[in-house]
Amino acid sequence: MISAFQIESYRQDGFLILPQLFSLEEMALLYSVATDETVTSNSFDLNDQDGKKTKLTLWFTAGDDSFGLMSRCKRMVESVQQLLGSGEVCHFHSKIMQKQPKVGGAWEWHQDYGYWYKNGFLFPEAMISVMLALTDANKENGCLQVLKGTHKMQRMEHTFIGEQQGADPDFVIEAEKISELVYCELKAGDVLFFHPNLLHRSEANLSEKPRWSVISAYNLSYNKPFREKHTSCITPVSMVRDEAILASGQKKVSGADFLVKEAEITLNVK
Ligand SMILES: O=C(O)CCC(=O)C(=O)O
Repeated sequence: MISAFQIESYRQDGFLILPQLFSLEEMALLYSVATDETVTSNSFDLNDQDGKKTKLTLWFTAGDDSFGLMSRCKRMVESVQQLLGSGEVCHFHSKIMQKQPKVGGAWEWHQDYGYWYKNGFLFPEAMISVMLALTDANKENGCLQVLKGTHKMQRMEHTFIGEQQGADPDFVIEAEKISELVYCELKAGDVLFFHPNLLHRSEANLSEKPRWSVISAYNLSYNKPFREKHTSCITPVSMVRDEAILASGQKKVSGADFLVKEAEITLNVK
C-alpha cells in the first residue's frame, strides 16, 4: 500500500520511487525474458540529436507473458489506482528500453503527455508512467532525470528533435531555472511512478554497463482518446496475484501486438 504521505509527495513532486517493489528473483526472471529474442527482434531504434540510437520494444495488450503479469499484478495495479484515484485502471502500453553500453542514445526533455495529447487523450490526470528498473540505473549509464514539480506547468508544445519529440526548448530553459533537477538512480527492482506532464530526459549510456528498464503506461477507462486505434487503454486490466510472475515461470513476450516502426508512424504512443 502506498501511504497518504507518498501520495501527497507524488502530487507535489510529480514522481514517486518505491524501492524494491519487485524481488531479485522476479528481476532475474524478467531480465531473462527481456533479453530473449522475442523482445529484441521486435525492437526499433529512435535516433537522438547526435544520431545515437536508443532502442525500444513496445506493445499494447498486457497478456499472460511475464511482462503482462508484471503490469497486471496486484501491487502494480493497486499502486496505480491509489495514485490516479477512482476509475478503472487500463494498461495503455509497455515498452522495454534497451540502452546498450557505449551506444545507447539519449532521450530529449519531454512530457509523456506531449505525445499522448496527440492521440486525443483529454485528461492527463488519468494517466501515469511506471518505470521498473531491469538493471541498476545511475548517472553513468544514463538514468532518468526529472525536473521536480514541472507536472504542474501543464502541457508544452512538442516538436521533432531528431526522431524523438521534445518539449519547446524555450519553456524547458525557463523550467530548468526554477525546478530542481533530480537524477532518478534506481536499483533493479525499484519502481518510479511519474506524472505525464513531468519534464524528463535521460543522457546517452557511455558506460560499460547496459541500462534496461520497462515502462508501463496506464490510463483510466473514462479517458477515451479520440485518435487512438488501440483499445488496450480503455480496457480495464484483469488483475493477477503478485505471486503469478514467479508461479508462471519464464513466459516469453511472443504474439504481443508490437508497435512496428514504419515511415508514417508518428510515434505518439511512445
Ligand atoms: O528510458 C529512458 O531513458 C527515457 C524514457 C522516456 O523518457 C519515456 O519513455 O518517456
